[in-house]
Amino acid sequence: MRFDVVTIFPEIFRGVFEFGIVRRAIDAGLLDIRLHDLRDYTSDRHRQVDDRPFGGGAGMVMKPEPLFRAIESLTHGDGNASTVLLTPQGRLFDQSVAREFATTGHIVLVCGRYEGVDERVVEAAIDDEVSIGDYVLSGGEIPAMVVVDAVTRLLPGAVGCEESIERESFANGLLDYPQYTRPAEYRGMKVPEVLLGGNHGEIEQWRRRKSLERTAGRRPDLLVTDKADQRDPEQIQREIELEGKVKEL
Ligand code: 4GX
Repeated sequence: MRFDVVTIFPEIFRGVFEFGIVRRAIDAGLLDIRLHDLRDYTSDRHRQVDDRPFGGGAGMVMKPEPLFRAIESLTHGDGNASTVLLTPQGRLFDQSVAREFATTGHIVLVCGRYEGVDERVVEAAIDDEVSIGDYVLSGGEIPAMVVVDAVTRLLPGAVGCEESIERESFANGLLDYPQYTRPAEYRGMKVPEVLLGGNHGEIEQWRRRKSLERTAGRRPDLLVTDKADQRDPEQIQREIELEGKVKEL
């Protein structure tokens, strides 16, 4: 999988991509991340990437020419490349979008700053717009890091244990169950008995129930999506009970 990142701050990515799973995926040849300084695609003496908005108003807008030049030079010859703009106006980046991206092969991530980018860039050169959440950041760089991290974990072979990916939050549409490690008692706080017993069926059931309770309590929105039919049939009855409770709230 290849990511090209277009940004006025390529340096801020380096540390983030130098550690952990992303680093391992690069070293293993599963991932190729290329950073591009947008200013390298300017042609004026001041390497200007922004300008004042037509119509007036506060702030600056990213000029079209450097963005078009960067995007075209990175996608030319690759009809399968997808260009993605990080923006609060985009569709919400969630685990299903991450899965979609993980099958794409080549993604150009465009990081905006200031008040945004000239709309002609969005219309003519951007395939997809995604937001990492409903809050205002100062640039698309952190969202781009989020996308690279979440997608990398889904590349086959990038995470040591394939099983841990499937068990994780959202893989099954639910929040994680609580985890414990040694000691079995700490400051009077005990690890739930069922986890010490070694009855794997019971442990599985307990974990499933905790996941459902947590999801119902903290993220009821996750239970009212269309994922129910993909779930373990024996658990559906309990789920329906919990979803019932959610709807009563
Ligand atoms: N999830 N921001 C981008 C500048 C901007 C605005 C419009 C392109 C179009 C954000 C988010 C986010 C702030 C990054 C505005 N660039 N991006 N920036 N939340 O808040 O993705």
